[in-house]
Amino acid sequence: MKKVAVIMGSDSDLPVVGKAIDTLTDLEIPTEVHVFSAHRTPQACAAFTKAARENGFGAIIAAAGKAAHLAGAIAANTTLPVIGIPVKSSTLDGLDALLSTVQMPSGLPVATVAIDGAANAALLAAQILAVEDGALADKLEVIREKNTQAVLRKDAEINAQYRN
Ligand code: RP5
Repeated sequence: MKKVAVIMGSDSDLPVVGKAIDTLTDLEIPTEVHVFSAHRTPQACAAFTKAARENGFGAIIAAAGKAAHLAGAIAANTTLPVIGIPVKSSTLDGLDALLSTVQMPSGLPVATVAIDGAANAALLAAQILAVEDGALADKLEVIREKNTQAVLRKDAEINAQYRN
């Protein structure tokens, strides 16, 4: 199976990014986690990204806050699918990171999930790998069904609570 790279701009992003790592781990997807910054360690980030395809990666998740150029800088150096997670920081509620991540120029796509949407980033990476992996697709179907059943249970509870 192809690997997924999970890259964060700072270790301060880990509380958010942890949900992506946990989701990939639950799905038994081989994952490699790094701290690379578009601004603080641009050479290391570019070297990793340029070698990512030949090193067996199938998708890259990039999480960053504030002036969040990480996902875009990674997309500039690979044709692997890049999924951006805008991270909410102490100012501007993450809108700064959302706009910095999502507003890519034509020709360099970054699939941007919601602010702090780490679990969805992992699920999207899994769905990309599942195009060529039936067993992984089956696992994703199981997760969907569990989610459906959980919501149906909540519907029954709320419905019962307000019945008159
Ligand atoms: C970004 O700046 C990082 O992704 C992080 O979200 C933010 C703040 O980084 P630290 O100053 O906490 O290292 O590059």
